[in-house]
Amino acid sequence: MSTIIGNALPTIPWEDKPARCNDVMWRFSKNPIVDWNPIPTAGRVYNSAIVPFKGAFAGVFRGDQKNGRATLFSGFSKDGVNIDLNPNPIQWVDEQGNPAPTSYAYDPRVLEIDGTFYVTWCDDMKGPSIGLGKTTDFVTFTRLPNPLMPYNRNGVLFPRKINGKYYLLSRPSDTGHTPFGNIFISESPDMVHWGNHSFLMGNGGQGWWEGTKIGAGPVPIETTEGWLLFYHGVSGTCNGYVYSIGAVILDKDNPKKVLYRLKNYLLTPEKQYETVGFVPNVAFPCANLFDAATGRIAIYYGAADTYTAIAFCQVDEVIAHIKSNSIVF
Ligand code: BMA
Repeated sequence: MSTIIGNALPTIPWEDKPARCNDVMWRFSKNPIVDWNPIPTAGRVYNSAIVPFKGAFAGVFRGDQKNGRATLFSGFSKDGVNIDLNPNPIQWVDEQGNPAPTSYAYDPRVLEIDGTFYVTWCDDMKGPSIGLGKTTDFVTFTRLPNPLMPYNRNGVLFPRKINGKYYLLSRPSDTGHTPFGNIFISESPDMVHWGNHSFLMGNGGQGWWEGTKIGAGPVPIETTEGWLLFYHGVSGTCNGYVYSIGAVILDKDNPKKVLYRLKNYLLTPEKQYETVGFVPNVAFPCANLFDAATGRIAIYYGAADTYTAIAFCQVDEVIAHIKSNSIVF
């Protein structure tokens, strides 16, 4: 039986799998949890990250302002479902406390390491690049040096050092709606100096659902079988890109090694809130909450670049499914 290595967190959102559901991942019946225009300053809040914080939850949320610009907002939640968003965008400062604004910022991921919450996002460094920052209270947010050169997106940190090194996943890209993309992995001794960059996994194979590009999703979950990483896979259709959710297991002691890779998607846009919106047919996961005691996992994903939604799975079932339907290529 595969289990999560981590803390018990019985307060995460959860619903049992509906009786007639044959899938390994199922949607929250109250989706979407964030609708259009949730705050006066943002029309759409999606592709967002939430973490356990002081007995409840806090997060960094992508909100597209009413001038259309992607921006990060902070928020708090008692139950992980009803989100209290701060209507003022995050005001970043540098390490000396001076204003360090972002011109745009999107697709945040958040994780805690030793009491500090690190944020990665897609930042503007003369084009898309990986932003890195930190907070301890979700009120003051401090920018750290960008870890990688442009152009890059989907920067995702591992939640602890592995054999003395931090690891960062990323997806080198270009300045546009990149029609290609693979996941690479970089190492650092100190979160400042990053190197030993290497290819981790690519698009395609037999999977048309991930034929165009892939990108890391939420922060990987440590399990007895290895690192469980959900990611997005993109296919190109006559009607534009379609973003689905897939999963892979990486070696616990060497996350540069793919052990198992699910050949099919776990979730693809089907519901109206996923197929109709600002950008149709997008399910874009950026966070997961989990309860190590029960193996419950709640995945937060942006739907149609408009809404925030939740899907559930159970660690033992999802790992067994990945292992018995795996193609590593
Ligand atoms: C990607 C990112 C995501 C977005 C997706 C679909 O390039 O910009 O934020 O959800 O496209 O539009």
